[in-house]
Amino acid sequence: MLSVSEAGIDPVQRDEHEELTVEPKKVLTIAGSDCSGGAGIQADLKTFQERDVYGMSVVTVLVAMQPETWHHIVMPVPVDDIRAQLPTVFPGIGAAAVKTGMLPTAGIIELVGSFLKDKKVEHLVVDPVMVCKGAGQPLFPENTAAMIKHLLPIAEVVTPNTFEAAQLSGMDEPETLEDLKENALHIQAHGTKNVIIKAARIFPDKAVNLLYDGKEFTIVEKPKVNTAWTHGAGCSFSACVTAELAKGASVKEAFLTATEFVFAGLERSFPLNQFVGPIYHKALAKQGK
Ligand code: PXL
Repeated sequence: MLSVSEAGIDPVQRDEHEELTVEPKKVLTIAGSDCSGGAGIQADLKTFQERDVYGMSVVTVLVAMQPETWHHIVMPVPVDDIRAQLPTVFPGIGAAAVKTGMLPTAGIIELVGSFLKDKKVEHLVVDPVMVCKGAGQPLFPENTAAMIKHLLPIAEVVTPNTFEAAQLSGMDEPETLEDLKENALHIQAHGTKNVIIKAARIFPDKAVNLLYDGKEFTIVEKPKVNTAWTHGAGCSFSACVTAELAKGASVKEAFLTATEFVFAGLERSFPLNQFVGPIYHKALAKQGK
């Protein structure tokens, strides 16, 4: 860690311009960098921009892809360097909502969880990233216990896909709507207020998103978009939920908006190369929504 400008800088005088400015809500993502730009903090910041909130980032891991095979190289940021980034936002700036994405080790999960618990963040969205599309196998399966212990009890919303849902619930991977509901009930029992399971793959012709708020289920079905270019859909979904919560939406409203945002993005997704293609973050805006 290199420290520059030790003396810091003088506070800026507030000026007249400031009174004319409408300040966007500030939002933080604590997540990994995806060099390809489709997932991770890059997806989060693009989504934040589209949803008109001001995005900030604390980087937890660098993910690079080998050009010939798209094999993922995962390089965790040292815990001390993550600890050094967090105070820039809390207490340095403040944020109306926080999202967590890829947290690559149990030690990092514990650090982030205990930091956020202490700061009493109003809206915390936990995307329990355990798999990267195209990466073949799950990343760091041993981290599930740390997420259950340190993140789920303080989360307002957790947004697993079906694989991650099964890891968090301790059940088999869901295959039916009833399974999805059962999984959501079990995950909610870990202390998270709301559980959203994204079931993009288990039904042949539809993608199903399910919200469980502790009392009732809200289920949205979308026709399956016939594309292999789905990179970053999960990250962008939870980033959109985070942005909407920051602006004052209810969890149900945020859930519905994020479903539309990602569906529109998938309809306009595009290839980067032969291996990977992201959703198009501008798609919903281009529909005037
Ligand atoms: O899509 C999951 C994901 C999350 N975060 C980072 C990633 C990926 C998948 O590639 O690289 C940083």
